[in-house]
Amino acid sequence: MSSRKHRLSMPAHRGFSVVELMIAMVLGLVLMGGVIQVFLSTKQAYNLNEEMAWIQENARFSVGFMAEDMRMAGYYGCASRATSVANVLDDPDSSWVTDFGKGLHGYDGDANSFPSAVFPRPVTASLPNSLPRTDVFTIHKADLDNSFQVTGHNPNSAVIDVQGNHNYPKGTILIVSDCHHSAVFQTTGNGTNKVNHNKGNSVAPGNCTKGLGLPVICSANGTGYTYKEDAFIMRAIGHAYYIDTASNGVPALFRESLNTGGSTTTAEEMVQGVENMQVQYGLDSNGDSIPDRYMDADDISDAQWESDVVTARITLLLRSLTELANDPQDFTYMGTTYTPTDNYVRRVFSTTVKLRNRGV
Ligand SMILES: [Ca+2]
Ligand SMILES: [Ca+2]
Repeated sequence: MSSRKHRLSMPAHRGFSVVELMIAMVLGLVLMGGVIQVFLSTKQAYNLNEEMAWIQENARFSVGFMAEDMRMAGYYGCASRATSVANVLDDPDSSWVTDFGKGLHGYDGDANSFPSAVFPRPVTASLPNSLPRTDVFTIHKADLDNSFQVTGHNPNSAVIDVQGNHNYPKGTILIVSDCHHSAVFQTTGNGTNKVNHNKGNSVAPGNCTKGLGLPVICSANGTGYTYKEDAFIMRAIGHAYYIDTASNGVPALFRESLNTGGSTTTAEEMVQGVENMQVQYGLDSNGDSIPDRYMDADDISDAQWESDVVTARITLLLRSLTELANDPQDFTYMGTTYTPTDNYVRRVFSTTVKLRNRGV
């Protein structure tokens, strides 16, 4: 019995030959290499999918909130036509933020007149120089969600009484509107149930007159106008959208907003990955509110901004957060195909916005 057991266990002690071991090792390595290959390509596909989803989500969010904001550009209450709005701020054209005569306005990135001292732009050295330079647009409107009914107005003492307690600190730019007129002014008082519209520069930039009527005459009394109880006071909104580089080096969509309590602005980073923005404006030339041609901002006259611009087409170029691709990826933007010198993946998104306060 014991000898049989001994014979049976013999092969177990024989082991592998060196050749067998080497073959096994080589096979193992090949197998492992295959597994690593599959793992890496799965990981790459996963990263690509994840970043594409990130780009999609950012694009949807960017165009969504810009379109919503832009739709109400030029809304100054019941009387929104530029010809019925008296902007009594002192020297309102000196800065985009106080220029409430412009509900929607744009700056073409490729125009010599682009205000590069006011709006920063990202440096994207890995993109061809022929790519259009990023554009900027500004929006002015009244904040309907932040409004108070007028309960009385004494134009001589420059006091408007409102229903309830408002939260507008002294210096806040406000809009008062009934269905005939609107006026943009800075409140010069601290009262919680009244606002003051005195002339002077106790707040910056101040009001050039206390008269809220049209035409605006920059004198002590100017052109008087009395707002009645059908009027509302609303906070004035000023937004500028532009592209700059975020603190982590990624290009991003930024928004600069008018603050309360003065004419200062605060810049906020809105969405990362937005590398370039092109805005073209639809102009209606026959009064049917349907655009007949699209133009760049620098080709549009002041009069056309006020009367003819009825739509805007926003096109965004977004890129991945990391250089996902193995080599430079061509992309087509504004009708031209470009080859970058980096390995980011890019996508283009576009939307057209109809301005509600223009046309019929
Ligand atoms: Ca442009
Ligand atoms: Ca038309």
